[in-house]
Amino acid sequence: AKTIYRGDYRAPTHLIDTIRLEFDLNAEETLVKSTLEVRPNPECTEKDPPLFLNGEDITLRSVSIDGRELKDGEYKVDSNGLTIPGITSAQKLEIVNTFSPKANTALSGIYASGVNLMSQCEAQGFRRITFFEDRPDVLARYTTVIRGATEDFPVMLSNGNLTEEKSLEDGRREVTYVDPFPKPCYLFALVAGKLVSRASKFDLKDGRTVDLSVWVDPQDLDKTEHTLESLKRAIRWDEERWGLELDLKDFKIVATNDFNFGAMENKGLNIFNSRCALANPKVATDSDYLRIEGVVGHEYFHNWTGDRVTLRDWFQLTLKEGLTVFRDQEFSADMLGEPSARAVQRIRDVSVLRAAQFMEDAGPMAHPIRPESYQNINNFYTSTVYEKGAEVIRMLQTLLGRETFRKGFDLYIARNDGHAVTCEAFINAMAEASGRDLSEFTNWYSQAGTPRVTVRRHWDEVNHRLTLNVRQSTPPTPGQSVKKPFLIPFPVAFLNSRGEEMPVQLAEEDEAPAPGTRMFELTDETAEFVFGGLEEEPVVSLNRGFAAPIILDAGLSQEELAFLAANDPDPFNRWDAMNRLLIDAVHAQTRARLLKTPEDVSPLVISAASKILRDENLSPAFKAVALTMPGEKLVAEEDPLIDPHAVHAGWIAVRQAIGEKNISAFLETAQANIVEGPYEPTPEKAGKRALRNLALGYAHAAGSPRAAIMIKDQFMTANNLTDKLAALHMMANSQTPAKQDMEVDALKAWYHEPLLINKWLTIQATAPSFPGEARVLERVRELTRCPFFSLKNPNNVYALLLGYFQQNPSEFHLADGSGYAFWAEMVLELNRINPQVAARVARSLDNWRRYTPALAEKMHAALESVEAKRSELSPNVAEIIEKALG
Ligand code: BAL
Ligand code: ZN
Repeated sequence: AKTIYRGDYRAPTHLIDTIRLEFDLNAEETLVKSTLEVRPNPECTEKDPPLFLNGEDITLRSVSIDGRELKDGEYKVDSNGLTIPGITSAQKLEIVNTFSPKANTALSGIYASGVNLMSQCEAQGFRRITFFEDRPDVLARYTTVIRGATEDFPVMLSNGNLTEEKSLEDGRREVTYVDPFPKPCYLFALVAGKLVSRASKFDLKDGRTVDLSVWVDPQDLDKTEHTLESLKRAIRWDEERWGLELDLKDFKIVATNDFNFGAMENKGLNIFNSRCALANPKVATDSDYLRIEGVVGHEYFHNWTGDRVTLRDWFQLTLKEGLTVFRDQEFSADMLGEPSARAVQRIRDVSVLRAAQFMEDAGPMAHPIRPESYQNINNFYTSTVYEKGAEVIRMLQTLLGRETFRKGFDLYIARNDGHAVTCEAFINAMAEASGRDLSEFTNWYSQAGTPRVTVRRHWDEVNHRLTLNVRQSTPPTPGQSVKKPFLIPFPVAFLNSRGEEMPVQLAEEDEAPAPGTRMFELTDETAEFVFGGLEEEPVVSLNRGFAAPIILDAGLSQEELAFLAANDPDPFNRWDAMNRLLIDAVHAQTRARLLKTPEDVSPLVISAASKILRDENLSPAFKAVALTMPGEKLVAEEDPLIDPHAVHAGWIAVRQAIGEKNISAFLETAQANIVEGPYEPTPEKAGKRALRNLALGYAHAAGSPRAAIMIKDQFMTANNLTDKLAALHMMANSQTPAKQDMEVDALKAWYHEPLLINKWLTIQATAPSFPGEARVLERVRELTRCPFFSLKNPNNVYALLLGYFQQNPSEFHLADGSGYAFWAEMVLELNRINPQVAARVARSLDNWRRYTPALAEKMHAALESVEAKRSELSPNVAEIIEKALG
């Protein structure tokens, strides 16, 4: 496939000022008439270039210019699009084409979802609807006319304001929408079908009242309250925190079960994957409620960071995504309120980053947040562009301070409103607002890889001085062997032996600052800091709040980690220290298994866990995250060669030891954290549920019969999905014979609800198999053939197949390679159905080189078996396989 380079950007040859789309809807074949006002782009340097309009999987019926239909030879059409020479002045172009929503299994463009029609245009789906310059820097004003049978399409929606609505003869209706804001075509949306809505008026701060609505299939109406309330909170927060108002009279959200992404920020008409939009206590867990609030916020926040200020080209994706993830993370944290609850949000966000993005940065797909090249842009909606992109924005806020950052943000919006811009627009606004040269900072945009920061300490007992020698280095990534140093915010704090913060005073300074965190910056490969004014040798607490997305080796001993886990007043670092102890304990047990030298789980980690469990000053929510076992994959990622079975056994041993040594405390904790009354997803109640379930999990893992009874009872009586699902998960992960009945009961009860079926599938895919039971591979294979699973449904695929390939390492990495053969089979099948989903699944073997030789060889063979079908592969999958084999 062709590689596209960032440096090859050329301005569009022509601009399109307005587009009028007329749709005659039909699920089998939809007819589109598109009328464009086109003119040559004065900024294009080419002389009289032809107009090229992208078009894929659509059938051209006719092309006219200013009312005259063009004849063969006056234009050229092929599988990529339509070329029309001779447009050297402003012209009116009319194009008629057709496409089939029903045949569109790629779910890009307009497709059928149940009885409805949905659209998804980002990144390049608009070319599957009509011929157009499908690139984000062509901004047009849209008028959309939709005609459809009233019976099939009682609701027809598009971006902007409804300006006309009429009945036609022959039982059809026609609606017209006008979107007042020029937009790139990736933000176009159309929805039609048998939808119902929950609606509400909302008063904006500027005095206007707007209409908000959430559109769903009728059976989902009882799952929309949280969506609508989340939207209101998001609108209010964007006003209060960033001074940004909703610019439309009408804002709509639509939910669908068939969707590639999580959700999409189409102007004024956001479309959501139902799993990111629908909630009630029966179908959504506490985490789902939180995720929905975050995603509703995310899509709404795009209205300014993405829609009003948009992208010049797709290499700039992080300009809207990194910034908008940062905004949604801040929104979620602000909704939690007080600092220790906010810290829990930060811990969750960092855990996601470490689990997904650090791995990506260490593999064949490593790329800077602004990539230099790609074959298929759909493969670059990555955790690097999104989550690391958000960390980069956060670092700017940390370096400049909240107030200056806000000034820079305001400047960015004011200056670029209505424009399609590059990442420089953001950096330049920040530089101007702060008066600071940020050129060094831009390495974060151009270099891939996670920086390692190593800190070595020297305590001078005579002079009571502490020296920190800091070194940063970033390992090579594909195409980037040498890295320049990054500008890294580097917060430092010192704790005395009572766990109190001490002043962080440089030796050359005369006055001690107030005790607490002090911010420094790393700019070079090495740095030395000498601190004085210290009453005793401190324990250091570094990179608090995860100020920078680095891998920090602070050189702390296990005793120091245990001290921080028990005492650090900074909740993030307290969690981080406990988490590190748990990871190290799993490493030790893994090693013991590989070397066949059994050893006990370190008493230090057991007592650190026990202290956190018993600490009365800690919230249940914090205890739950602090005592959550680190994922097996996260631990394995640090091993020189990954043996998933040894890691799994090590992981089990640590959990069991912590459970056994604290069994009564865990049982008491479970008892003490029963949440009474009707279900409410508040942070306090969710925190208690999380801690109770965590405690039951440890006690159950330690073989407590009482825990087993409590879990079974919880499964039967829970009034909410969080508790019910947690109980089922704990049972499915144990050897108890009772689990089969529970699984069947759940399936019977959940059969008709796609959200629940997907959760059930994930439980099946991620559970272990015990002696005497069928292997998970066999279970998963069988489930792909059952009536409630379809390869055409992305959520089914993510729930079952990604669950198995990516969240069940010890069952997927079977010694005979049969897990990998199944992976290859599924990738090839999905490749024919939905290339974007196939490419996502294909990435499950990215890091094959990191595994023990016997496994790596079989993973490689599976990759080659897919590569052997090269001529059949979509560009999406081809790029992933090519890079993995690299
Ligand atoms: N723009 C694609 C989905 C999202 O990031 O909101
Ligand atoms: Zn986004």
